[in-house]
Amino acid sequence: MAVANHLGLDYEIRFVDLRKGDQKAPQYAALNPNMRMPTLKEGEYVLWESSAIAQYLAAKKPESGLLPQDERRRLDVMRWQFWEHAHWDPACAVFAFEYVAKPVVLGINEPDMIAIAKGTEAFHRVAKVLDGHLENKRFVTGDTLTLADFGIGSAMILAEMAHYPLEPYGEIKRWYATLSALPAWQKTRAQSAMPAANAA
Ligand SMILES: N[C@@H](CCC(=O)N[C@@H](CS)C(=O)NCC(=O)O)C(=O)O
Repeated sequence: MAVANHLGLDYEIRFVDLRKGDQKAPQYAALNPNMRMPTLKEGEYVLWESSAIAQYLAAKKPESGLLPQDERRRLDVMRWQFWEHAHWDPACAVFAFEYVAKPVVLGINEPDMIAIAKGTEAFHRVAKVLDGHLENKRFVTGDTLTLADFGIGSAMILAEMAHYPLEPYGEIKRWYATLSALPAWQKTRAQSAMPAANAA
């Protein structure tokens, strides 16, 4: 959504309420057999996996530079997208599950502190990589905003609520402050405020 907003693309949101299990409804599972969101549908074309969707959207406006044309610069962006899925997201997901999904979706208010201790170790391992990499860079791959920022930034939305141990990482905090000040980011935050579970 943030990529589409940044590019000024028209789209329609169909909210998948994970708390109600909408992702497991047969109609949704027929589009995305993983039964996870997001899924893009444009006419008969269906695409799942957020980074693939982001690339599809960026290709509609190549002049935006979100997915550079130059091969090495493009691969740098894709490298960080792969890193996000392989390392960053799983590290953040432990905190997101224990401090957000468990109380909000499952109604369990006690985080599993053994899982948090293991997750803390994994988090520091990846956060050190990102923080060190961001030194002297405005954005993840250099001076300009790319899909790498949108991808890695998406897990940061839960940073406070999920108690990510971000204290030592000044570069990550500085980078995310820049990203979250973007009009497209602010618009997306407002749009994605979760509707109440019992909303129609
Ligand atoms: N690698 C996938 C991850 C998709 C994913 O895990 N989505 C979560 C929400 S962030 C989901 O739909 N979970 C529902 C479930 O596990 O039932 C992507 O980037 O699109």
